[in-house]
Amino acid sequence: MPLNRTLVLLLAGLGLAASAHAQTVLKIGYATSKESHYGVGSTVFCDEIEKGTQGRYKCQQFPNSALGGEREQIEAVQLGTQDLVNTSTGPLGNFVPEVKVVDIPFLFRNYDHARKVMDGAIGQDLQKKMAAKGLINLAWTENGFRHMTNSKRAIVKADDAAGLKMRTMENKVHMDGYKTFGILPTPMPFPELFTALQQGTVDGQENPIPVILASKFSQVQKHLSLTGHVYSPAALILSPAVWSKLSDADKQVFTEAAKKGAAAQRKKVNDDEANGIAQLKKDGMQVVEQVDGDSFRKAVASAYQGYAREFGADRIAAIQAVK
Ligand code: EAX
Repeated sequence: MPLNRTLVLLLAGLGLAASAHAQTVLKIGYATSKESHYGVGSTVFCDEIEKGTQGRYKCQQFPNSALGGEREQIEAVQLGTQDLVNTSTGPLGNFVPEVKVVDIPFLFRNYDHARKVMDGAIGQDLQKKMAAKGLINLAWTENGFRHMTNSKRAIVKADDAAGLKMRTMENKVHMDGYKTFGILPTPMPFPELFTALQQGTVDGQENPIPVILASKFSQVQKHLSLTGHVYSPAALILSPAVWSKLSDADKQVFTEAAKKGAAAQRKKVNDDEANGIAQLKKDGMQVVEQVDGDSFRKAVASAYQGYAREFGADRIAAIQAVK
């Protein structure tokens, strides 16, 4: 065989060997900055899969909604044009209706309760429902309990919120609940929110402390009330196009990595809850820490009839019963 021919074959062989160990770069997107809870959780996940697969898989991160709003990103992951999204459940119920049950206001008592439910049988069942719709939820991460901000007045009780035009997520369960507070809900994708607040298109919004901090809403909102009116779960979702190509061992690596990512993300939520309020005060926000929670709970009770019809009273009770 002429030397040239041998060389070509040899190089082709090397090429094949190289591609067998080729590096796959996965695109992961999320709403807030790389330093935020979503960024912290995603970075741990990405580091872990890179380590666990000896560099065969790594991530390219797209923070700050660079790949679009959460609804768009979930859709892209379902289609396989985006590999991963670390997203709140806000728009998720539009893809997997059963998930909406965890978006009910005042369903969870506190972080312990919420995390136990999401990591337990109920959360696992919802993960299966997601898989059936082409969304591989590797782990429930976290966004946090949501609090209200606005530019008009201090909110102590539900009546104070009445009449305020507030941006909500594209989530009917939230909107139905918030209407009972007298709020005028205005659904809008997150990437449009800062400008809407700045221009006064809406009076306020509601989000967990880590999002309020990371998005610098203190620059455009005077009042913050620690209403904690709803828990906002989040999920680290992988495209089935990627999942179906993974070996069993790699699937294990991805699942374990997601668990570690979720733990880191929740810890960042804890830290922001503990330290972030002082920061927001320093940034000029007026904070109502002692909210009349009963006034909100009483108002939302009327929406629970509709929730029971949609999800089943027993299902809601099963979540509430988790200790
Ligand atoms: O997931 O849309 C929202 O308000 C979400 O809480 C935010 O994008 C982070």
